[in-house]
Amino acid sequence: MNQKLTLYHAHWSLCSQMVRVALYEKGLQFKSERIKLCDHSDEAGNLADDFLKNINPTAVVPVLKLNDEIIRDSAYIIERIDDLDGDNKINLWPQDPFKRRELKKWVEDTTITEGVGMGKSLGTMVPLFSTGLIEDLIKNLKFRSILRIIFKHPRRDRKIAFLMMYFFSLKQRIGPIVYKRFTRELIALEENLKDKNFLLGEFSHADINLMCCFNRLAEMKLESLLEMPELPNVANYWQNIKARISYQRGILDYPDHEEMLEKIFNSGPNPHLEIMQNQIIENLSS
Ligand SMILES: N[C@@H](CCC(=O)N[C@@H](CS)C(=O)NCC(=O)O)C(=O)O
Repeated sequence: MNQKLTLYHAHWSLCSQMVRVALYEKGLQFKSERIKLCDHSDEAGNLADDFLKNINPTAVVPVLKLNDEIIRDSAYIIERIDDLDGDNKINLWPQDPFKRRELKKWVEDTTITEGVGMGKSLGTMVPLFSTGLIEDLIKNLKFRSILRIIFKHPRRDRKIAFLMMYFFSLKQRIGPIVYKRFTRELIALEENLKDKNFLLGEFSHADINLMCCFNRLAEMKLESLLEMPELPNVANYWQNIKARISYQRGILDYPDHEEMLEKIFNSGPNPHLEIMQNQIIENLSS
């Protein structure tokens, strides 16, 4: 193992979590460069000149530096990580070309894939459930941090979303937009997981993505959706993936926002929960 790895990542970031879990699955050592993102910290490390110039001109994390090479986009980073030799003998991508094609589709569907509109896939739906928290975090930013987003954020879509959250409010409207599609996806997953411990049989990149998505749902107090007696395969799968040591090391060991998470739902359950549970039961019985 003679490669040098540096990960630029945020603690509370779905795609950063995916890459960290992959690094721990492979047993690879890496240097950590924590970036505090502009949507929740006045530090806005992702808008710093050095980050934009030398690490990622599109202002997002994660980014992996492998020796002198800069690698961007979590899905591609994980493919590259899989080619490296770590302490654990595990492959996150299968050899078989047919299985690789199948995995590629699953990976695209379970992460924030560029070009896929928010809410159009499982991976882009999950962050929408945390809009409430992100909005609260953005509203707590200093006004000069908002100005910095206006003048420095290179991504128009993100800039507009952040400004809408700061000046107005999106949180009540976002969740319901994806109820139907999300409940359908969970039911499809139940079918796909039949007689399997992991999505493709063996543990793979797609399971890493789903681990992070499911963890986000659990943080948003939606874990009961993953434990319904009507979806036993999903429930069994969630138990399997969260029992992995990489779940602890790549996700739980990088805490952030606990106070905010406590605060947003301390007055009761997540309001989306019951509606989606009922939709699942209705869909299964029709
Ligand atoms: N397709 C990219 C998406 C990366 C991404 O959207 N990262 C988010 C955190 S999960 C980010 O850096 N957001 C900061 C911002 O947009 O200002 C990947 O998979 O790496």
